[in-house]
Amino acid sequence: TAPKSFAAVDLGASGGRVMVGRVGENTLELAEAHRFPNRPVRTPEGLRWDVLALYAGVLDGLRAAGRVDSVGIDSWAVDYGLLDADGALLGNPVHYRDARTEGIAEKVWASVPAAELYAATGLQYAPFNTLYQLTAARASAQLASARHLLLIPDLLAYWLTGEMGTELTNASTTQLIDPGTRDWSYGLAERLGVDLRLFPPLRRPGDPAGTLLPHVLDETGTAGPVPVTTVGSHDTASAVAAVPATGEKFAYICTGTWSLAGLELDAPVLTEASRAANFTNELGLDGTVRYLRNIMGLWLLQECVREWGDPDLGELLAAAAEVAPLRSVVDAGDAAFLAPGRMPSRIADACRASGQPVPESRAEITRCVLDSLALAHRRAIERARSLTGRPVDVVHIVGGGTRNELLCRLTADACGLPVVAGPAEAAALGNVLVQARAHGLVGDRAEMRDLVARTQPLRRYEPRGDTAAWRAAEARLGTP
Ligand code: LFR
Repeated sequence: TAPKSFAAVDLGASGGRVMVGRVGENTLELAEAHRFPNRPVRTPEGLRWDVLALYAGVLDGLRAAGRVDSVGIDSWAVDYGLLDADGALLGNPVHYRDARTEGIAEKVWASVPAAELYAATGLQYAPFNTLYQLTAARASAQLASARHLLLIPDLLAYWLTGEMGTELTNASTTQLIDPGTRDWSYGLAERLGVDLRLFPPLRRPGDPAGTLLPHVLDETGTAGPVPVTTVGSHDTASAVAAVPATGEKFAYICTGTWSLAGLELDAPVLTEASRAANFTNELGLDGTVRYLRNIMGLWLLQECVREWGDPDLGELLAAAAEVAPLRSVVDAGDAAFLAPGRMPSRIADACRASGQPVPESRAEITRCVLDSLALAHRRAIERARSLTGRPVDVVHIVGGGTRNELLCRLTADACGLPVVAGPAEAAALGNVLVQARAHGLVGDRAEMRDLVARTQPLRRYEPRGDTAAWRAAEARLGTP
């Protein structure tokens, strides 16, 4: 079969892009059609996503992409827009870093204890899980007038096609899905007062999601019909689909604003030990489970760099590479770093509180962040291994963090395992590959991964030295 072209809309917390992937039997090429910023806006009500600006970016991107055989959409998880009975959007979607969920989990746990919630949904505790957001919004006029709830990629797909659906991999981050049945957790929703009728019917990666509306074709200057294909609409589901693993014994780290570090499993792990270690069981392609930990990721550095007035990143990283290693580390899994603002002093405070030297210069703070991330990567992979009994002999790093050599090198050292870094655009590639599969161009997941491994530039980092210094640093942070 002749190669085909697919547009991948991939929205991240700091920017969106529309990429065009060309896929054939031995071909996987990705080109950028358009890139645009995603700037959250603080209104008097709180932190909001500028979703119309994002949609405008998507339309610009589709125009730049030209003729494609299909379009797929992925974005960050958990957030949503509410629509009224006419299908009109009710207000700007709330940002998951908004403070409205503070103290909300405790209220939920008063009705359904945390242990029971974990056993039923497999989801880690994160204050921003959709369930907690909906609980925080319980008394709002907006929720009272809402008839539909659409997760961010589903909202954009609705605007493009006029059809509503709820994509399953992303729905699994709401904390309202049972990972065993892969359907809604009806009993739980009822006990917690969540109206599941707000969610349109579930659809799965590969399912058709409609065709571009006539005015969308007009505005993007394309000739129809152009189908929209459901992909793993949670960006992490798409990214893991494009991990270029050639065997079974691999761990992955999806890097970007977050680091998502863990394993791909066939079944969820719902034990109490797993809950205590705060591992999540998110759904992936073909019934797989993403067993992972959320680590604050390059957000820590992005927020420092923002505070410092955007100095040159290359110079900063070069200076950080010269700083003595592992002088002080922070717990990069700590939700205390979730909110925006004052990041350098929050990091300094955390070092002071744990009795470690306080990093002063920008280079020292940057090194502290990267050491802390590498250490959190190590801890997540070690814990995932011990909680599942699964062997790991290679760590795949995908996403934007693969461009950060120091982070990749430190992660290899910390884990004591080889790291294979790449591709940087894993989410877009996974998005494209699922569309290609739905159009009969690639086979199963192993074939998709093999195609990535054969076509994309990858870089290998061998671990240096032993892991004693990392284990000592780990001890400074205490358990989990
Ligand atoms: C990464 C990601 C994570 C999710 C976080 C919030 O972009 O999708 O997987 O936990 O954003 O939605």
